[in-house]
Amino acid sequence: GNAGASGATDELPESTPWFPRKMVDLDTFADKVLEMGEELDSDHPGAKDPVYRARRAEITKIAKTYKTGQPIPHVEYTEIENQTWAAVFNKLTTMFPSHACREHQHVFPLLIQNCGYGPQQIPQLEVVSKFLKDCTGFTLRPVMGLLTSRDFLNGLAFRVFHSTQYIRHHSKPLYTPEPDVCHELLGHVPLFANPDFADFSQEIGLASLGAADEDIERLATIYWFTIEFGICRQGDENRAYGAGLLSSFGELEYCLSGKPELRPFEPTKVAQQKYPITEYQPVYFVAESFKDAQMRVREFANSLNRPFSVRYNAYTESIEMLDSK
Ligand code: NLE
Ligand code: FE2
Repeated sequence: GNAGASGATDELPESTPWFPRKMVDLDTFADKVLEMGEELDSDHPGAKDPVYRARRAEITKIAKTYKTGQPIPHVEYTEIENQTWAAVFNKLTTMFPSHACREHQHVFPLLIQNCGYGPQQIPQLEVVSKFLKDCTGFTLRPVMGLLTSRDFLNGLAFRVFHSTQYIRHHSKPLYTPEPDVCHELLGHVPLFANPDFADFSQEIGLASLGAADEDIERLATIYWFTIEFGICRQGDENRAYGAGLLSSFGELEYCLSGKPELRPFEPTKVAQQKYPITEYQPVYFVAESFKDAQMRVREFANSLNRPFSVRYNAYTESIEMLDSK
């Protein structure tokens, strides 16, 4: 009966890392971000531009104070920000028909119709979040920058995607090593409108709840090679579905050029793959379909050593503990 749902909590081993149980628990992540930092500093084009840094601080203030249930505040983007967006948008949309997976191409016109996508101006996260909610139940939450892998993946268990709201530096529109609003809106958002992809993403999130540090590392690597840099088989072609590819003109071209190595998506192998974050990936993994990838990730998750299992209750927006497995 119901007793099991709460009763199981008390039986969690003491070593279990804390994890969010209710949607509001995600509020605790807000100020735990890793700064645009040492790692990116050297080749981050915005790092030495004080105007850019100040503008970024202004926008990230929204994320810092954002609380569950609030609408995401509107950002009035500047002329130069909208121009950067236009440069990225115009370049990428010429490549989507030949490089993006069909799920991405299916949703893109709907984003143009319903969410103000187009070259003129940066769409607002609030409008996009409402659209996603109607499609798959996914919502966006503004975030100041990179969260820890654990926090970020935990959000996915709730069908919540943490999204930056600032834009890349105008001097380098076609590749950035870190997420920005172009990456979120052009890369991630279209896929989160797809039900199979939404299920797949949540599966990774659920597996991350209370997982051991080593397993978080493995899941983050799987996340990286799917949701960020995944390629999938469609008919007799390979197409990009990873957001890091779909938001970078250079890498989108490169990943399907025949130069990098492509391997089949097998989670146990993927989980061990090392990867660079500030340059094109030397290897990509090809999924047969989102459903197939989800099944494989679920199998992988079951093989991890976590003494309990969980499911998400969408009515109460909370995590339920299932009998230990
Ligand atoms: N390299 C991507 C881009 O230029 O849009 C961003 C990747 C973020 C993980
Ligand atoms: Fe991303």
